[in-house]
Amino acid sequence: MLLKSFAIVVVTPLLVATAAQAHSQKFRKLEIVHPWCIETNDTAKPIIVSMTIRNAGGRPDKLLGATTPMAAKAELREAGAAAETEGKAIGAVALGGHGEVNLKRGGPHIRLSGMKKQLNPYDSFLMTLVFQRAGKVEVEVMVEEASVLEAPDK
Ligand SMILES: [Cu+2]
Repeated sequence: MLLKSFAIVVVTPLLVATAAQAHSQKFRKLEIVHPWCIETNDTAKPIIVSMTIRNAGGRPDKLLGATTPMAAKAELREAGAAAETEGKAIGAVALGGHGEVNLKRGGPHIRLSGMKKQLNPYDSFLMTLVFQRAGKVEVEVMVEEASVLEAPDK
């Protein structure tokens, strides 16, 4: 029907525009804000997953690790001196009882290697985060265009 196809044409660009905006997920006393990474055209290259984790629980917690079907390996790493994906592996990222931690390039982050496929802008994939106190939670990682790296806050 004519009317129905018109509606689909109008809605699709809105969904695409929303995909790159901040999404967040509450899990127990934690809030995981906007897990994202940039597009890749080389599956051999490791990537950084960034996000903000807020803890409103009053008790400290720790991010102990992550897993995703998208990568052979997911590690917690500190910032690297030479290349941004070459920091040392770390056992955990501490979360204060009240406050937030930013996982990002130039700071502690999640590094994925052995990517199963190329990531295109506006794709997303699932990743499980493992917290010492709160347990496991699955989040959606959004893939952004490489041009977002030019923004000063990334
Ligand atoms: Cu988001």
